[in-house]
Amino acid sequence: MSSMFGKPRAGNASNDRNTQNHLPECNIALLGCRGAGKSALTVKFLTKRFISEYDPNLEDIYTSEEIVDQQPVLLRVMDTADQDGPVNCERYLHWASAFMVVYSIENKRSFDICHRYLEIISLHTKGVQQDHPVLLLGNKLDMERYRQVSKADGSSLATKYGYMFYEVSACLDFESVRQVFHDAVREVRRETERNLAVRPLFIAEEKPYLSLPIATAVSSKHGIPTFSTLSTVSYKEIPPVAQAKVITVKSSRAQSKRKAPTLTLLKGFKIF
Ligand SMILES: Nc1nc2c(ncn2[C@@H]2O[C@H](COP(=O)(O)OP(=O)(O)OP(=O)(O)O)[C@@H](O)[C@H]2O)c(=O)[nH]1
Ligand SMILES: [Mg+2]
Repeated sequence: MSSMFGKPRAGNASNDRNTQNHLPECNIALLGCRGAGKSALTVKFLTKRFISEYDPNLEDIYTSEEIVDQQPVLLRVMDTADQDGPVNCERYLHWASAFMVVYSIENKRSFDICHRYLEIISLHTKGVQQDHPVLLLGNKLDMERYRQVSKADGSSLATKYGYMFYEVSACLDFESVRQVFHDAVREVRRETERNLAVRPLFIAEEKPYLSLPIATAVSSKHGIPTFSTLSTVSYKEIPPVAQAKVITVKSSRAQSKRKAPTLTLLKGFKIF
């Protein structure tokens, strides 16, 4: 189930859906132990408001059209609600393009549980081609006087994995919360571009066969033909590097055309 946040837009529902279908997409999953502030951060980002009452079992995906660095993006935020640490992680590991792992700076246990989330994400991302940005968030910065996790500890945990680190508060200014979500979008874009970067494939120019022995082209495990030892028959001329053509291979998850639901609803939250 998914809900649509954001400004009211002109036009009918089918136009809206068409617009959404053409937007690049970014899926952000918020993870962390109970009470860390995932729902509060989600709602703060989507509505600029802070919630003080919440449904701890609520897990949902919210959709919002955002402009980040003058470019539109269809942002989906999964506000998860694991009971006590990571369980059934496949639902977000295979869905998210970026992860936000949240703990509360005034709760050491919530920080300890973050280690488990970071470990799971790190193991997962090792097996996939495209890297998924991860942001470690120390929430409830307004509770400084009750702090149990130092900024240095948060920062060094993030550094250990090569992830980004922030301290925020869902009940202080909206701009710093928005900044974190937009930075996640920026990182996803960067990663997508890196992934689309030119991957050269060397294609042979069509040339007449030479009357020389041939080498059998054998596909290597990377899909690039390799040549077995020059032996008996005749072979097709291997081009010098200067003659090779460079082909750009593009694969874009951002261009996939999944439909986004358009409910306008703030489910389960009381907003003050
Ligand atoms: N002071 C303060 N309280 C916060 C902040 N963020 C959340 N809270 C409060 O902390 C409690 C838990 O916040 P939630 O956003 O529901 O936490 P959650 O991570 O979604 O928890 P689950 O849904 O149970 O997994 C609520 O009472 C919030 O009002 C914050 O930045 N500062
Ligand atoms: Mg919640």
